[in-house]
Amino acid sequence: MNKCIWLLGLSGAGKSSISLELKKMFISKGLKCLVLDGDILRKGINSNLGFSEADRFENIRRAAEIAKLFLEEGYWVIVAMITPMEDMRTNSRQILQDQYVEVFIDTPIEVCMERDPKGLYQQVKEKQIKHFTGIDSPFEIPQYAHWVIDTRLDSVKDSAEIIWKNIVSY
Ligand code: GGZ
Repeated sequence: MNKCIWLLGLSGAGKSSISLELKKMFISKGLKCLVLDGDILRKGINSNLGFSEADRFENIRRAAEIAKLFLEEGYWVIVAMITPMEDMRTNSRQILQDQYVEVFIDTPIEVCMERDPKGLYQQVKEKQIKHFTGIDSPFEIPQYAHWVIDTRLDSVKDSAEIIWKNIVSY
């Protein structure tokens, strides 16, 4: 059965890179695949939402509903969103039922801060951004993830291959 592979973790954890690597794998196998990336959704359909807990909940709820529509059309859906709180994950699980597969992209905040691919952690340090996940906005360690990827041990390609082997083609 096609699934929604929900990649969650801190900003800079590697969710987007892994989602794009996975998408290439789906395409090469001739499978329909959609990536829903929080950063991209926030520039369009979710552009009216900020980073309060209520807005993050709504941001994630909308992504889960979009995912559901595409699952019904036979797509594999990859979501790359921080999804910081357990209640947000529970809601996605309720919407997507047994097609929801949660993968925690587990990268310690120190590593994310060092990578800082978009310079956002630097902006947080300079107090230009507030309510940043993992700094002054909470991130609950996932308790029910189906899979955990440690990006200190596995490259983007290895991470995508682990997900493929254990979730897509198991
Ligand atoms: C967290 C923020 C913030 C704050 C801007 N907190 O790494 P990115 O840049 O490209 O992805 C992050 C994105 C977070 O969007 P999500 O929709 O995944 O978040 S959530 O699931 O919590 O709703 C980051 C950028 O937006 N960004 N400000 N304050 N990330």
